[in-house]
Amino acid sequence: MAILKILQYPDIRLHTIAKPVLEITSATRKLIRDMTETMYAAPGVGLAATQVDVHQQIIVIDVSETHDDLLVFINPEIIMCDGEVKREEGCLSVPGTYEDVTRAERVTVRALDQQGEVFSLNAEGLLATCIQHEIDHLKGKVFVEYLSQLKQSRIRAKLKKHQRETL
Ligand code: K1U
Ligand code: ZN
Repeated sequence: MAILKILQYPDIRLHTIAKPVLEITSATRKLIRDMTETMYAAPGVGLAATQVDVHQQIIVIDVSETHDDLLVFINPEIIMCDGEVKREEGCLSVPGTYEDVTRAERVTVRALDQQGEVFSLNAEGLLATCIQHEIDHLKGKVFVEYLSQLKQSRIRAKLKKHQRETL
């Protein structure tokens, strides 16, 4: 397995729209293993392929404290959403920034598993927020885009400064 490099905002590659996975191969499964290792090592509770510069519709999520409830979604689609909730979000591509975002409180997601079988999952709480955050990544959207232009430019300036200093 391998730890992959996570793209950092404002890298323009984070705005790439991911393509659907047409065939699940051994390379797809290796990518999923590497994404999972990268997410746990970060540490984070989710990771989208976009964040490791692979523009395929794949996400991994584990919101458990014990790292034993891995969920893998290939070609995920939200087929139902309900309610509204404001929750603090972070992002491995935007280190050090935590901001409130309002999203659907409950979602139903339909996706393929690693065997190519279709499944649906009803989610609420942090899992529902995380699913929406990761699907946004696949659409090229980073959570800071829900914030004001002023906050976005402050975050961009802070991260660019940090990136210059750590070059
Ligand atoms: O997409 C990502 O960059 C992962 C992101 C997912 C997420 C977290 C919270 C709300 C919405 C989406 C993260 O995992 S940020 C790190 C984080 O939340 C965390 C890290 C260690 C332990 C617990 C949480
Ligand atoms: Zn993120």
